[in-house]
Parts: sequence; C-alpha cells; structure tokens
Amino acid sequence: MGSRTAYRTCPLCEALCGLELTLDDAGAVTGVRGDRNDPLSKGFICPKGATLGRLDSDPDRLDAPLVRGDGGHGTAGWDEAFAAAGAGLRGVVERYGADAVAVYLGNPGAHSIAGPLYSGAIIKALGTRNVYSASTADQMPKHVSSGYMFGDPLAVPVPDLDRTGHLLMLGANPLESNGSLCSAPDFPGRLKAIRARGGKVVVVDPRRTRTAGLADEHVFIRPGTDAYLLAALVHTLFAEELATGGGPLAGRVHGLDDLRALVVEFTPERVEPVTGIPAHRVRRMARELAAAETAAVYGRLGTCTQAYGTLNSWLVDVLNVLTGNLDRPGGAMFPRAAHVPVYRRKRPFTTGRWRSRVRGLPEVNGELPVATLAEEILTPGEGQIKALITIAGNPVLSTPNGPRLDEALDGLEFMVSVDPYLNETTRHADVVLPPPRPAQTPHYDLALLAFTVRDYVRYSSPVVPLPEGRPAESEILARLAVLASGPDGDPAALDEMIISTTLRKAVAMPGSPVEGREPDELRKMLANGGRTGTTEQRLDMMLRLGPYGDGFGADPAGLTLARLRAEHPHGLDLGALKPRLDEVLCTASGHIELCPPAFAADADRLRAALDRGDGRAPGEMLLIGRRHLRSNNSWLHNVPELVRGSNTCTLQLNPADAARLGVGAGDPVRVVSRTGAIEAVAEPTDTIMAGVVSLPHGWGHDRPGTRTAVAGRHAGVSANAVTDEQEIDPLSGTAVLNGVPVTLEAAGRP
Ligand SMILES: Nc1nc2c(c(=O)[nH]1)N[C@H]1C(S)=C(S)[C@@H](COP(=O)(O)OP(=O)(O)OC[C@H]3O[C@@H](n4cnc5c(=O)[nH]c(N)nc54)[C@H](O)[C@@H]3O)O[C@H]1N2
Ligand SMILES: Nc1nc2c(c(=O)[nH]1)N[C@H]1C(S)=C(S)[C@@H](COP(=O)(O)OP(=O)(O)OC[C@H]3O[C@@H](n4cnc5c(=O)[nH]c(N)nc54)[C@H](O)[C@@H]3O)O[C@H]1N2
Ligand code: SF4
Ligand SMILES: [Mo]
Repeated sequence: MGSRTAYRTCPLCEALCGLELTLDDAGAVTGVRGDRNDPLSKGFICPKGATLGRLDSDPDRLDAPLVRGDGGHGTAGWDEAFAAAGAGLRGVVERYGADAVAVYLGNPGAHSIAGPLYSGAIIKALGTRNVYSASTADQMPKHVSSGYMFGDPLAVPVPDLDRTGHLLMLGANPLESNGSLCSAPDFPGRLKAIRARGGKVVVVDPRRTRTAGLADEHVFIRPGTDAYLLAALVHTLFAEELATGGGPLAGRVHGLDDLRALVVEFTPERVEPVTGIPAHRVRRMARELAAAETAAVYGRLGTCTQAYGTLNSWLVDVLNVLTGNLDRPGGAMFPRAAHVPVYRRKRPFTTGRWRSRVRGLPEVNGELPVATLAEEILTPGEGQIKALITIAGNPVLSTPNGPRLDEALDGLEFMVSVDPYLNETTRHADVVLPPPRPAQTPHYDLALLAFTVRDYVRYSSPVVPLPEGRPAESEILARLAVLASGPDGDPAALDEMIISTTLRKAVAMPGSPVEGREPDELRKMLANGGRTGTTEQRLDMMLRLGPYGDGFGADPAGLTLARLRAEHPHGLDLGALKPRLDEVLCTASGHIELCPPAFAADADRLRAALDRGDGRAPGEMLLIGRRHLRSNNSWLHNVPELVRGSNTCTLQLNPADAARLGVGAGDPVRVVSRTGAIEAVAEPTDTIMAGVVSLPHGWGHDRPGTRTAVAGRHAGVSANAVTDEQEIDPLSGTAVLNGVPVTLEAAGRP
C-alpha cells in the first residue's frame, strides 16, 4: 500500500506544533511526527500530537448526526438533523423569546476556524444574551484585566520567553500543559534556554510540579493567596524605590499614586501568615525581579480560576509595568497576529452591560458566567433558559458543580450539540451534529495565533478531502446560524454579508490599508475556494487587511491566503515580538491604567480577608486541580495510548495529611464539599503542600447514555462534583476551581 506525507498544525493545545502526518491510500493517518520545518515548533511534538491518528480514527467518533427518539439516540441524515435542530430552536424562541435559548462555547472551538468565525453569527441570529463559555472557567480574568488596563480585552501580554533573563511564573505548569495564553511549542526547551543563558526561572505553585522541578526556584504558596504575594511584591518595589514607574513607559501610565497608596498595608510581613511565604523571601523576589536586565511575570490558570482571579491578572501586569518590562524585548509583550487588523476602532472596555437573571452577575465580554448556567435553566420565571446549543464543550465535567448542570440539562425542552462524541454533556442533546475528523478539517488558529512568543502564522488545508454530503464544521455552524431565523436560508449568504460589511468599514477607516477604495473591487480579489469557499474568503480578507497583509495589492509582497498556502506550507515566522504599545493602547485616558477603580474597590475584599485571618475550619483542606501531559480537559480519555501509565485520576495529598487520615497509596478517600462528595484514590506525595489536595478535572466517564468505550473503562471521578458554582471571582465571573474548601475522610478499605 502506498503512503503519502502531509503537514498541518496540531489542533489539540495552545502550543500550535507543526505535525508531519503519514497517510495511507484510504486516508487513514498511520504516523505522526513533529514538522521539523515549522519555524516555531521546529519538530517538537508531545504524546497527544503523536497519537492524533488514533483520535482521528477513533471508532467512537460520530460520523453521522444523531437525533434522539423514544429509544435513545439514533443516526439521522444531515437534512433531517438540521431540520430537527432548526424547528426545535425556533419553537423555543417562539414560545418563550430569544433569551430562552442559551449558547455554550467550549475550548476546542477556540482552536478551530469555524468556532471564532461562526459562533458570533449564531448568537446574533438568536438574539440571546444567554451566552456562556469555557472562558469563565479559565482565562476571563486576563481579559478583564487587559480591558481595564490597556483598553482592549484581547491585548494580553505574553512573556518574551526566548529573550527574557528572568521569568516569574505563577499558577502555570507548562511542562504538562504546554503553555497557555503563551503559545510556545517546546516550552520546556525554552525554559531550559533561559537558564542556559544565565537567566532565572522562579515558579510559584502549591505543588512542586515538573515545571517547578526544572526551575531555579520553587516557592510553595497556599492556594488562592497569590494576590497577597503580588501585592506584597508591588509594595516592596515602592517601599525600596525599585519601581521605575514604568521606565520608558513613565509618561504613559495613570494611577501610580493610587496604586502606591493601595498596596501600603500589604507588607511582606503582613501577608506572610496568609501565603505561607516568608517575608524576607518576598523582598528578595522583588529585588531580583527589579534588578534583572529583562524580566517577565506570567500568571496562568492557577491564578485565574481562584477567588481573586482578576486582581492576580492585574497585579501580574502591574509588576511588568513597574519594572519597566512591559512592551520591551525580554519582558511581557503584545504579539501582532497576522489576521487582526491594527487600525480597527475599539470601543472602550466595560463590563456589566447586562446582568444574569438569577444572581444578577455582570456580563463580561458579551458573556455571562458559566457558574450560573445551571440555575438559569433550573429557576422558573420570565427569561428562564429552555434550550441550549453546545459547541465543542463538555460543561457537565468542566464547570463547577457539574452534577447540578447535568440535572438541569436533563430538564431542557431542547438541546443541540455540535460535537464529535456522545459524552456526559451531549447525551442530553436532542440533536448531535458531529464535525469531521481532524484530518478532514482545515486549521488556522484564529484565537491562539494572537498569543505566540514570536509573530507567526500558519494555515493548514485539510489533508483528507471531505466525503460528499458531509458538511465541514464551518458549514454546520453557518447553517445553525441561518436556521435560527427560518427553515430556508443560504449559509454562504451569511459570509457574503460579513465580507461586504467588513470591507465597507475597512475602506471608510482612516489608516486602514484599503482606505478610500471600492469594496466591490476588493471583493473580486478574494481567494476562490472550493466547497467552503466563502469561509476561506473571509480568512483571506482578514489576512490581507492585517498588519502583514498585502492590503489588497497595496503591498504586493504582503500576505494573502493563497500565498500562505502555496509558499509557506510549514508556517511563516514573522519575527520576534515587537514593541507596539501605541497600536494596542485604547483606554479612554490614552494611558495604561495602573489602578482601575473597579480593581481598587475589589481590593477591599483582600483587605477584609487579611484582617479576618485564615478563617479556616478545623480539618478543612484546599482542593486544587492538575493537568497531565497526556490529558486534554475531558475529551482525550478515549484514546487508549493516552490513558495508560501515570495519567490517572488520583487524589494527591501530603504524606502528613495521609498519615493523619490513616490512608495509604491506593486507598479510597471521600472528598466532601458544600456541593457534593466523591470518592477518589489516594496518592500521597511530598510534592504537594500539607493542607492541600489535588485532583485532575475532566474525569467521571461512568454515566449511562454515552458512547466513549475506552473512557468508560477509565472513568475516574469528576473534580467538578465538589467545586462550588456559588464561588466566583466577582470582577470576571470566573469560577473558583482552585482553593476549594473540602474535608477528607478515609472511605474504608474495600
Ligand atoms: N476543576 C477544574 N475544572 C476545569 C479546569 C480545571 O483546571 N479544573 N479547567 C478549565 C478549562 S481551562 C477549560 S478550557 C474548560 C474546558 O471546558 P470545555 O470546553 O467545556 O470541555 P472540554 O473537556 O474541553 O470539552 C471539549 C468538547 O469538545 C469536543 N470537541 C473536540 N474537538 C472538537 C471539534 O473539532 N469540534 C467540536 N465541535 N467539538 C469538538 C469534545 O468531544 C468535548 O465534548 O474546563 C475548565 N474546567
Ligand atoms: N496536557 C494537557 N495540556 C493542556 C490541557 C490539559 O487538560 N492537559 N488543557 C489546556 C487548557 S484548556 C489550558 S487553559 C491550559 C492551562 O495550562 P496552565 O495554565 O499551565 O495550567 P495547569 O497545567 O492546570 O497548571 C496550573 C498550576 O497552578 C497551580 N495552582 C493551583 N492553585 C494555585 C494557586 O492558588 N496559586 C498558584 N500560584 N498556583 C496554583 C497548580 O498546582 C498547577 O500546577 O492547558 C492546556 N493544555
Ligand atoms: S504540545 Fe500541544 S500542539 Fe504540540 S503536539 Fe502536543 S498537543 Fe499538539
Ligand atoms: Mo482552558
């Protein structure tokens, strides 16, 4: 049998590695290696990318839509499934109004072309304000912080890993996760390189992770207390006159005095009992950060999904500004994505344009907190959610108090899921619309190419053609958008409308590369694609209007989709990150807001807790999460190679706590919280602080009505059965998934 080689970006995590696939005549992926010619990943690959072929050919992957009848889910034709989806959704809107249909957008949707290009159209067509996503179980604090500090919620600074001399990293474990909001294939190699060139890596984490093991210094911290550490670092910079006031940014900042006043009381001594970090160590950390030639402070998931998520994200960038490291090489910089125009007019950032019905929580970035989704479904009254569309999400396992959401989904009048699996969430759907295999799917990381450690761009064509009659995910989503308004309607017309609106705005925008030109002339220049032609034309348009684009001929050497495809099949390196604060900054004051009033007000919470002291009940422990290199949230447990060995759902606890409870390795332990109880298998280890326990999320695959046979045999338990949907970071609505109070009991040996 013959074989051929094809190249594409790995769609699984934020590292965006280039892959070299080997395919047989039948189009099956028979081998995967790192693409050595990819200028960013240079051949790096991890076990997940290496088993992409197994995921691609997983027999449990749905290859036709499912429609639920009396006897459960049965296979249906595409026309029938779309008709059922449209009728179901329109019926709910007619009976209860637009807000009765909610939308939940999950993580893999952020890695696709289809998600970012079409979910907005679905939301708009429905006219619903009930929009939820994995962002409020993840990075929303970063958007709120950037929104208020820089004016643009998407302007998230990325550590300039390849040039920095000092990296202070909090709540991130890139040796397992491969990095987040910092796309850096071979993150481990890049960390080692910092040390090899004489720099320093400091990791702050309640666990001595593999990342901590690779660092120069690991600082244990009590879960949920990073804001105190960060405030004490800021305090020290001021107290010891180490703050440059932004150095080169000195004239660009606003609120320096307010900030100085705010941190006065957060002395390293005062916060020591809360964080568990000795005051002298905090002072030394501040001095080293300030003294480093270049430095970057980077906080990720562990600092976002906790009670002070937004304050943490803010103080991280405050440190970057105060030490003069924001927007300078070796510091924390703003990537310039090839598809994001720099001329666009930005609206001033604000939150709370509407509020959730039940708890009155503010809208953030057009969304409501996923922590409130279950109660919006379960609480009767005007505006109650009666139908749900999930796209690439498994919120039953991934959001706080998942069992309550599970129960809520069961009571919906109608549910549609766009998902390749029948899993814990989609089993509740009336209609499941499965996207094609990864090998049949084009790739351009619209979301993550804005967070790369070098400016970089890559487009991957599908390596296997779509079978006749099988819609691409972009077609599925476009069709759903159209179906929300009526049974007929042309998905391509939706793209046409978006293209013509964008071009009309672009020619009218001062400073745009096509200012003053004729939209019709530009329209004719767009790439001619195949079946999903208008999707590709949209991408072509974005690239041509982008900072590296050809400006529709204005810069003949610039990028077009056709050029990217033909000349750069392994991706294109666009150089090291460049200072670009002027392009980014769009606050009302025109300055970096160092002490936004909303953040200063939330700091009262910090102060109050400081005055109250620890306040922990006897026997109370704090639960945190954990990722394993061979996991990916809830959905790779069906690949046999990935659930072997050490990727298991165990409860890590300190040996001292294990001894106190009388449990040993392998013993069952009951974990009890306000919301529920689970039984997990103990794994005593001194890599975790006393008083802290860790359970990975995304497990709990033992439910009826799912079709994931391998995952079912490695079920584990869901950490989100004990996380609490009532606990959120109030500024961003983000769920508290780390630092959850729990008590433990030995569950008795079988
Ligand atoms: N306790 C705890 N909970 C957490 C976290 C934690 O650290 N601790 N982490 C949080 C984080 S960071 C995140 S991002 C969320 C993730 O939350 P979710 O996005 O809700 O969950 P995933 O497990 O990523 O589920 C992804 C779904 O997308 C489907 N899918 C895979 N590929 C495709 C595709 O190409 N198209 C479509 N349409 N569907 C696809 C999968 O089958 C699966 O159903 O979980 C959060 N939950
Ligand atoms: N292998 C693998 N890779 C993944 C994923 C996966 O599930 N598996 N998921 C992907 C997704 S969706 C995301 S968002 C990223 C996340 O990627 P990262 O941001 O690197 O997140 P984690 O690997 O969960 O690491 C978070 C760390 O925070 C620590 N932590 C917990 N609580 C606290 C605290 O209060 N303070 C501090 N300082 N630290 C704390 C935890 O011990 C953990 O080591 O990973 C992505 N990549
Ligand atoms: S690190 Fe992420 S992008 Fe790279 S091969 Fe692994 S899963 Fe894929
Ligand atoms: Mo995430």
